[in-house]
Amino acid sequence: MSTDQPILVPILGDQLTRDLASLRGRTKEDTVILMMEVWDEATYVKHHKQKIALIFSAMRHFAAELEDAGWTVDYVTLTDSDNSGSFTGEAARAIERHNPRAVHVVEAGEWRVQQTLEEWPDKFDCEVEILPDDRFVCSIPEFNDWAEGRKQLRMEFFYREMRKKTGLLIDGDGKPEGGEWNYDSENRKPPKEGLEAPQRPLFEPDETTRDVIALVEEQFGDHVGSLESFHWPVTREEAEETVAAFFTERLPKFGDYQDAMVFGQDDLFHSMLSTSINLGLLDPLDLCQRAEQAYTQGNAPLNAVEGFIRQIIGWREYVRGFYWRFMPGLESDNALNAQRALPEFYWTGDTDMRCLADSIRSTLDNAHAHHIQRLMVLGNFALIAGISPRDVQDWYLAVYADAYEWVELPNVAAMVLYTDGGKLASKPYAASGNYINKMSNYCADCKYSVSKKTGEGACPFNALYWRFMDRHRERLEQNPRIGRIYLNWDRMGEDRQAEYLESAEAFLDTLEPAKDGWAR
Ligand code: FAD
Ligand code: DLZ
Ligand code: SF4
Repeated sequence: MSTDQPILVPILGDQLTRDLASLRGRTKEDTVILMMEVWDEATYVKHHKQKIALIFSAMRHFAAELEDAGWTVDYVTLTDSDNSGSFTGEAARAIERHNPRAVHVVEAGEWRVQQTLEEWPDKFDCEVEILPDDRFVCSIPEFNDWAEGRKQLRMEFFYREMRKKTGLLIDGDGKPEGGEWNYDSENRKPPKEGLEAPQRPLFEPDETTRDVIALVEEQFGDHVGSLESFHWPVTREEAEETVAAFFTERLPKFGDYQDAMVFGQDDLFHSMLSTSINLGLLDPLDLCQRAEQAYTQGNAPLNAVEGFIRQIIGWREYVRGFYWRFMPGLESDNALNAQRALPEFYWTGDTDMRCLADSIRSTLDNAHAHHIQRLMVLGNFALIAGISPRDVQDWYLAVYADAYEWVELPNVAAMVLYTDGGKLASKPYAASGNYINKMSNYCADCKYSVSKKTGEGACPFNALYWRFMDRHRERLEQNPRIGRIYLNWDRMGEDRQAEYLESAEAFLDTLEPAKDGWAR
């Protein structure tokens, strides 16, 4: 073996950090970095145009940053790429070009891609090393150790372990800061009249982004979404600007209004950092440490800082461990046997339900909706209307700029649709219009009346909620967190129950199924 043969280091589109395991300890002289824009990845679902533009632009900026720092980067653009359009095809071509002595690649975030990487040692003539992705607080084996033998997996208990492991918000006696592990009950303030969040930094597309936008418009013109409002951070510096603005302007109120929704205010006090964290532009643990500092320096209250840290070292890490533990089955689970096609309005926003219309408008305009819109409006509707998990999963994966299957699928399938029958969460997040009315200002100007339960003009969430509870009684009645609700249902009497069920069916009959071709 000749020593002047380099090591080939493929860096995937969501691995954009110089602190990647495959680069650590490498010298610039004997390394060729390979980055690939490939058709397979851009089209395995029809991603929102902004999502493709964001990933390609961030990849191109990162390649330029590496080159400026003296690394050799072999960057394959979509137009240069082979028609076969796959990571394997491009890696094979790069091996021919560079004749490397080995390929060092960090494991893929998604199961689908990881299966491909695992074929490489048999496919290629040189040595292939697949390294663990250590950009997470909890490794996959560590999660499995924690999960093994537990009757139930619950985020709360996992989260406490992560708090102890990182020392985040742990006081000098090893106790949780403020005495409680979780301040969730202080994260649910309804929006008060006139609640407005400061504008987050919006980044004007530079030349690289403009090139990519033109490419996406030309090649993926039939994908959902608009590129006009593309303002995502595409570099580490821009991501840091978003962090700075979040810490000073939004974090103090993040805790109070985490579950609030306001018509036309697309991100309220949320951080808008998920795209940058998932791409690798920001380090999640570092963000949590800086949030903790904001608390210790008196710049943000505990309910905000704990809430933010919980989302990252709690939920984000938990869903990642859960994904790898339950794939590939997680993709096809359907415990509630939901079969209805996704309604067309999810792709167009054309519905009179104001909560859904606003959440979908934000999704189409920005490739983003905030957590509570994703969970309690878009997800809740899909759950109680009995929409097929496959359709819902494809939709979420396609429309959000931060969507990678490892984080999208556990949230959509297990958290929202309860397809796993309760492995991830203790109960389905089903709710009637009351919840949305309490946490938003959507209902006041809606064509439907939230206080009307059945019949013409009644909020559809009300009848759908009871239809859902009735259909799944056998399973849910056993659940100590929900079971008592059936006392209310039984108290209504048969005639009233029939009105609810008829109302729900009548509404469902009006739903137009999505046309073919939106998602795949
Ligand atoms: P913030 O509200 O500011 O939260 C801070 C950070 O915490 C986020 O940036 C994110 O990294 C993390 N976080 C918060 N909640 C979760 C969660 N449930 N799971 C994992 N990380 C979390 N997040 C994605 O990154 N990609 C997805 O594809 C995705 N799909 C989702 C689908 C559904 C049905 C639901 C209910 C949630 C989904 N989430 C997803 C989680 C969450 O909605 C987004 O991370 C959040 O809206 C991103 O906006 P933000 O950065 O302003 O978040
Ligand atoms: C989502 C995506 C898209 C649209 N395009 C590319 C690409 O061209 N090249 C690339 O390296 N990654 C892309 N990605 C991300 C991958 O689909 C996938 O999510 C990650 O590699 C994680 O497994
Ligand atoms: Fe949504 Fe019902 Fe409220 Fe209308 S009345 S905004 S459909 S919850």
